[in-house]
Amino acid sequence: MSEIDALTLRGTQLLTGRDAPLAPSQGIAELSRASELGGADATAILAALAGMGVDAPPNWPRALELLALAAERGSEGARGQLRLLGGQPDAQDGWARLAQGIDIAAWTAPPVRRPICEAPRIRMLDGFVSPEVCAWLIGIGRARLTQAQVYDARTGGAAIDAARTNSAFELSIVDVDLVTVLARARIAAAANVPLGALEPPQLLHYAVGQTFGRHYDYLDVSQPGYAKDVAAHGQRVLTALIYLNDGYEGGETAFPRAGIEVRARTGDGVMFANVDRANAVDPMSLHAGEPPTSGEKWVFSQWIRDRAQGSGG
Ligand SMILES: O=C(O)CCC(=O)C(=O)O
Repeated sequence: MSEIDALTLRGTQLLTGRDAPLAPSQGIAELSRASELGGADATAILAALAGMGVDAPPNWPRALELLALAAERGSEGARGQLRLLGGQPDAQDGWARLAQGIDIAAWTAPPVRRPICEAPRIRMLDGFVSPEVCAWLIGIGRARLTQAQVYDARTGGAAIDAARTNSAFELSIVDVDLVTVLARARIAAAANVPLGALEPPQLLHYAVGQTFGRHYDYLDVSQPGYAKDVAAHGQRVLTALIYLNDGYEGGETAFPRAGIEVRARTGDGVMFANVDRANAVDPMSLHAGEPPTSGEKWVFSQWIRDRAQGSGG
């Protein structure tokens, strides 16, 4: 293995290991060394980390500069991101020019939130991202899906549960590319929170008959596993979903206590509060991912805490 590959591997392992992302600086140092030696993949990862604000506040100019450099060095991932974000699907070169054309201000401006319910508070985010971005996000998850798990209240760990039969891919810090960072930045703007309040995102996939049964996203602190988590990281106050495709039947996001079923088009989003206006957990937020009766359903799911974790702006 070349020195660049070894440094890149060690850097990603340090960022995704047991203590990550609590101590990311060591992983970033290894990736930076790989990048200084000319590593394209390490440079592409550093671009996303700069946008995310890992170990430093988010730095968009730096993120775009690194993405262009990764593309120049031959990273196919970086090239694909630039073609998508720069709006030129046929572009073959001029990576720095494409990077300069990416409108960060448009991505991070608060989008229109269309209220559809007050108990719980549910807001539609119409046309939240483009169909091309949706297809990109599906591409990240498609080959990496595994059985989705629930967050076990007793242990505070992940567990398989009969109530959740769909599959999912949770993106680690190094799976998050700049397209994903920008989608998350747009969610943070919609929620009016710093990027650091967002948990690792998940891509959810439902085949016919698969479901995420009725549940709450807030963490009930009367359960020991959850209480520890809330003390350390804050309450999960908001959930944002981006619908990545349509062309399926069934598969609504249902709020049975509110009598609401959300059905959206490709690229639409929904955001709902898991707490009420007094910040108490809200039983009205009970919801489910209903099973599709035909086709497949893809969703980008983002849980949001009431405070930022570490750095992240
Ligand atoms: O897939 C859906 O419609 C619901 C997803 C969900 O309930 C969640 O991510 O908490």
